[in-house]
Amino acid sequence: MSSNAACIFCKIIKGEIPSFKLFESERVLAFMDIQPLARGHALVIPKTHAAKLLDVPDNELEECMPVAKRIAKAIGANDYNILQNNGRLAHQEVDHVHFHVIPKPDAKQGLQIGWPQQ
Ligand code: IU
Repeated sequence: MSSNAACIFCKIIKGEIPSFKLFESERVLAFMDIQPLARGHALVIPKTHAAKLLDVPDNELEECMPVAKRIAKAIGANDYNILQNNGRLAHQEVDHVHFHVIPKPDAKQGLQIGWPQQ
């Protein structure tokens, strides 16, 4: 599994930067997003350092979706987004592939999810 010493998510994987971990296996890590777009916003990442989706080994990618599914279930939101951005024009800020799990709070909670404007 390759790692990038300058990558913030690789540092999170190695435990050099703290995170609120939700799930960890040999190939995948899930943790709470540090700047959540909604309460419960989590990230699922393959452990291999890969900037974009096409660079991720299939066996790691295959484990990401079941983990995203488990997290969506655990969060318990009826409505939610699973998002994965590739490249600056597509809103990617951290160059280590990650899947967002973003619950959509119901109207009663009065919260709105908005993707940050550039
Ligand atoms: P993006 O898809 O690359 O735009 O999303 C990056 C996400 O990583 C964003 O939601 C950040 O809040 C999140 N994040 C984080 O959880 N911890 C960090 O140390 C950093 C970014 I830097």
